[in-house]
Amino acid sequence: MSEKNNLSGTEKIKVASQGLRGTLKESLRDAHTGAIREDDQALVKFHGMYMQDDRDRREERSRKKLEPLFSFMIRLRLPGGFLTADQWIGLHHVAGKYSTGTIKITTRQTIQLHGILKSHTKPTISAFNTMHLDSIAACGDVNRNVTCASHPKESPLHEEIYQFAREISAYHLPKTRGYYEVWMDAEKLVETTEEDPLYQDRYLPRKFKIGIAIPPNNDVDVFINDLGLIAIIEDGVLKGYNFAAGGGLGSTHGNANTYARLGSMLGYLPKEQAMKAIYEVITVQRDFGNRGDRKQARLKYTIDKMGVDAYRAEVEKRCGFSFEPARPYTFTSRKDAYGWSQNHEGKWYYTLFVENGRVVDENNYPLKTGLLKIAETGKANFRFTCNQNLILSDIADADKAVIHQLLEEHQIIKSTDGASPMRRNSMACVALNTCALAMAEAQRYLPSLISKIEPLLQKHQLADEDIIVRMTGCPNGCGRSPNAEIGFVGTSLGKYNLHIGGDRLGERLNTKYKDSLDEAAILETLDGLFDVYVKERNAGETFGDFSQRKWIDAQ
Ligand code: SRM
Ligand code: SF4
Repeated sequence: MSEKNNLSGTEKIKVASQGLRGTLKESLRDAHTGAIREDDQALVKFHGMYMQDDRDRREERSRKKLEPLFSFMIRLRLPGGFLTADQWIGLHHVAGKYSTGTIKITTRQTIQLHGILKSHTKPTISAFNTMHLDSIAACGDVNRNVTCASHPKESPLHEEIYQFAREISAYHLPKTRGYYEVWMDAEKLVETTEEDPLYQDRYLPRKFKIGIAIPPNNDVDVFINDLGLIAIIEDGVLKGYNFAAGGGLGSTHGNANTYARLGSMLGYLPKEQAMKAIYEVITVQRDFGNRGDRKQARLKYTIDKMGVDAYRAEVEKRCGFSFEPARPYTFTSRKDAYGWSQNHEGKWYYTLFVENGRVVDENNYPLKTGLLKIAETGKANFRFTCNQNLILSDIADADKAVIHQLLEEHQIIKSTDGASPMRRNSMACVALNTCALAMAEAQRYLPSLISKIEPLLQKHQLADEDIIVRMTGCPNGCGRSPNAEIGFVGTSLGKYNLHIGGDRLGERLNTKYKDSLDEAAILETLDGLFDVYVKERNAGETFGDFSQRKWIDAQ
């Protein structure tokens, strides 16, 4: 079993935390600092928050002998990434009142707010609570936000699968009521049992992520999840799911024991058995995962250590039933279907491009205001995609014209239609100025880099290619750079490793091609690669597939 004699510091904090309460209440009351106590910084993640500081202001604050400008990032738990119009309005106002004001759509289909001062954390959580929203288990060593294919056009079964994502999330929540006691001053209920058969007192060795894809679209990037479910639909009926386990993208520069990995197929199960199997995939990781070294604690390392067959056998033993061979499925796309579309019920959907998921009014583009106005009509729901975009959803035929008008007035259609294919298929993680782990810029830099790559694409007549480009400020892979066709991975300020050879559908990781390039070297290298690609590609061969064949396999 796990490394019981060599527990990491975080393991000890979890066990001693009394249901994730720790000393959070005391930390919040301490007005002498904007920070919370060190142990509480680990626990607060389970409540959906990270303590951060403004890295742009570190030097200035240090010169003035002030403590760093501490604040909190709060991430909502939104399985399947759905908000009603009223919830969006509430979110808009909470963001304006307590955070930097920017609403950030994440790569896992939910929302983050940044820059929330300690004294504003409780009012923020309380405000969310009144909107029936919470941030429980959005971070931490538990099953996190469950992602689910976002585009309803793809299948009439979308609703059923979306509901399953919500059920998975609810079923695997920690049982502690600590969240309500800490953030909403709820009374401790003596008669309530907090026994937690799944998480016990130690929770999981590491974060755990589940995503559900509905073929033919792999918009959730199903294979990067600890557990990816692929819906198997036969004759228009949802039969069950293929289970792919052990995905994860994070690694550490210079540490070969850490690596990105795509999930391995455990097999197929009918939908009636899926919940039980999900639960037991998690309990096996709970019991066998590495609790001594957090860099080896994700499910991907447990599976590689045990072997896929042994992992599957342990899950089957606990379930009392066996996986069948994986059933056939085909992915044909990973991107969002921009613009208007109508679903099987005649409802309308507008998918808009939100560059790097940042909903804000800036550069004369009133996106945030426009979305508020749309929400105020009450005629559209809000659905987030794992590509950091937004779908205005469930719009009645009679209401389409009103929404269209508002989209036009606020330049949203112009921005979506006007973005080049490369830009529309790009993603970047948060990175600076809030991410403590960032080595380089990502969301603040990728837009301008793409503006410099676009002329190269035009020069080589590649402007219409849907090349997937992603950037992260470090090798943790939050913007899923390790499975892009072109991945930029920050190494230091202004420098990026260039990765190529990922496929377009998310079924193959890319490989590092060049180390630590600055902007000039990135542009020069891409210019050369595009030149060869145009001259030597086979008919229909994507840039990712060509790169793999030409430069990676040949290395
Ligand atoms: Fe992530 C840590 C942001 C998706 C792998 N991630 C972080 C932290 C919390 C930094 C930290 O630990 O102090 C970042 C907060 C930055 C900030 O200021 O907001 C952060 N991750 C994000 C988000 C917001 C990126 C974005 O721009 O959208 C994404 C939030 C998703 C969500 O809503 O839950 C986000 N992170 C991902 C993904 C992509 C995915 O899951 O689809 C990955 C790669 C998949 C995976 O999990 O392997 C990812 N984040 C990591 C890792 C590496 C974990 C590992 O085991 O290798 C870390 C570092 C860690 O956990 O130690 C990390
Ligand atoms: Fe931060 Fe690195 Fe994740 Fe980007 S990839 S948000 S820099 S941890």
